Amino acid sequence: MKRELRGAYPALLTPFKGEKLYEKGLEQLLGYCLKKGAAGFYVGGSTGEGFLMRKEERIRLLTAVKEIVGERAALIAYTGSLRLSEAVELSETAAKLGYDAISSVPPFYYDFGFRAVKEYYGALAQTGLPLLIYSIASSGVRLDFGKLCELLEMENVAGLKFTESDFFLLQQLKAKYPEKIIFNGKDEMLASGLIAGADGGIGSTYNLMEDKYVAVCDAVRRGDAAEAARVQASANEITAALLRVGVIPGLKVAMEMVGVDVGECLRPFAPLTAEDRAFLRGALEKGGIL
Ligand code: MN9
Repeated sequence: MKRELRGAYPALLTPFKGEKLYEKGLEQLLGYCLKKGAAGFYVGGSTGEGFLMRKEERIRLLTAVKEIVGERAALIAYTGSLRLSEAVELSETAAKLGYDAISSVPPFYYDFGFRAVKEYYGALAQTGLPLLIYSIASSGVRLDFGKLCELLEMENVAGLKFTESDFFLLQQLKAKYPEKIIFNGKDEMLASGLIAGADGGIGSTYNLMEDKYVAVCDAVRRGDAAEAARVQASANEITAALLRVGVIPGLKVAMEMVGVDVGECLRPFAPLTAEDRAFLRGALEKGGIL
């Protein structure tokens, strides 16, 4: 692996204008996060609306991000697709572009069964880059301790993005595989995930509050749990407001409010209502973001 994967990585929003990738906004957003201490990015995943994008657009996004970031941060490409051949093609593209790792949720919607899930990850793991398994309840695919162990033991599987709240499970995995990288995925519980043994976090609200998550990571590393809890709680006030209006469309509006124009979400995401905008502005003001 070229670069150490740890710390607080934004699950990068993808700026769109008129349903087209908005590269100027992308450059601004990356600059904003880098300035606040981002050591890496997770590109084109759920937060990046990767599930709504065509393959060609996803390749354009991966290309543009690498061009802008260069060697300044680690880059993890979300390369998953229900179509295995497409996921393989995207993973090969990420390797050619010079990404540091790839990641995907298990194949979902159809009940493919665990053998198919293992074969899917096995195929991605053979495309050249270290692979991070992505466990998230909303995929509908439940990966329990035994299954996660089987996946983590596969060749070229570097670790796991753990968007779950069972920190006993996280701790047991880290204890069994100390060399595997585990990223906490629920922003509102980063401090707890780190205390359970996570190496860092990846999340949507990091686009807006990267500095706070860097501070949580630093505090836990220093053993200052009180400070970690304090900063976590201040981020959570904003996250709670974002959850109320819808995290991804809400984040895009919040970014605009702090002066980073990342455009709007792809449909079917609905734009925020005037009431929701006002509510969000109030929360950002109260939280000291505005
Ligand atoms: O894993 C994100 N999950 C999704 C990353 O995008 C589905 C999180 O960052 C959440 O958006 C965040 C708010 O619940 O924790």
